[in-house]
Amino acid sequence: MLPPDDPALSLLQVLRDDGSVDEDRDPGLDDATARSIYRHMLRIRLIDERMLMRQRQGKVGFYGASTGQEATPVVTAHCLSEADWVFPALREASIMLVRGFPLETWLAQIYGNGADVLKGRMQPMHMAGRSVNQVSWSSCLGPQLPQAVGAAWAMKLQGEQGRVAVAFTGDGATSEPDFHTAMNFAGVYRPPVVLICQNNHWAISVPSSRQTASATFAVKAHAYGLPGVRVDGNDVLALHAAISEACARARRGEGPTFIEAVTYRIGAHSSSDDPSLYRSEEEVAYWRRRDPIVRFERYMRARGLVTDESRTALERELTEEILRAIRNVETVPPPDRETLFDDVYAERPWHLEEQAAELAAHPRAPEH
Ligand SMILES: Cc1ncc(C[n+]2csc(CCOP(=O)(O)OP(=O)(O)O)c2C)c(N)n1
Ligand SMILES: [Mg+2]
Repeated sequence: MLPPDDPALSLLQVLRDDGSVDEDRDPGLDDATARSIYRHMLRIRLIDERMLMRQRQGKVGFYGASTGQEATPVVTAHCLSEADWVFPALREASIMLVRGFPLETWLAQIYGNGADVLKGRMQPMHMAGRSVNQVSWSSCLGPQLPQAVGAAWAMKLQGEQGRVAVAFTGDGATSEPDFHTAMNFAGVYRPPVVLICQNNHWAISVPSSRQTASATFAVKAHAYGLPGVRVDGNDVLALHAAISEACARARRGEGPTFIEAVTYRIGAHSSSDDPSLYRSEEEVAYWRRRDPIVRFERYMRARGLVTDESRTALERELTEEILRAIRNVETVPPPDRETLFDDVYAERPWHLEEQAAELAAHPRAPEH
């Protein structure tokens, strides 16, 4: 039996399976916020469906869906203000969209074409956007955590008040040295950072039981001297309560929080994975019944904020938006080859000037 009064060992839940709410813990979302969270969760789910199809059709090389895990990133985005910084892992790219990054530009990163602000240099699903203060995931597991702690520490040293850096990790990446470095620095220097672990039970084919012998991931925070909170990661209301409180603490100068969001990856790890090789259909079915969108929709219907008609209309509107954006983005040509030399040095040195001139003198390869 886990001690129920330790938030790192128990599980914060607000939304019951039938859509009713634990009144004592209800964060009291206003109608506009509730609608926006619902809309953005549905939007990223539909984007994921379409882009996985595009990957299968050979239009893009790689895709990593967040199906089943939409609640944590979307709710986090709703707890942030414009000046905050986000250091994601693979399944939090949707935060950029919630914070106003244009869908076509976001999609362009997956195609690596001329509309991609990263100029086609990163693997698909490694978006970044200066306009929304979101840093690219580096793909090797873990470095985003000390990067976020460092950014938050810089904010503190510069005397900035009220800004937060948020970073994400999977359960698997907690076994990386960078996780422990970040947690230790966060505990010692107490910068305004929120570290969120999406425990989706798997690190590709390795179950979370192989990552740790601790009772929970959240309890690890105790060892580093910061608060740990374990929350139902498929429960929008519980997530909002936990993440907004962690951000508020950081903004008040009360230091970092580590949050474990307990969730499940419904789909494959990525377009390069076949999960039927390592997990059972029963397990997936169990988590499908706890789908965060279905649970929140039940609550929204009980509040009168979603009806059959509004749901159908929203899905149609989002699908049209997504299909239009995909169509447009697929007409964009690759990045100019001259961009190869950009962003390497503040001032381009002579040898790169020479190479750029040599490239310019060469005829372009014919289009295929
Ligand atoms: C340092 C490092 N080791 C291994 C990998 C290969 N790899 C990519 S994703 C992944 C699993 C990550 O699992 P988790 O942290 O639980 O995140 P999830 O994908 O489940 O969201 C692995 C092992 C990597 N990218 N970097
Ligand atoms: Mg995982």
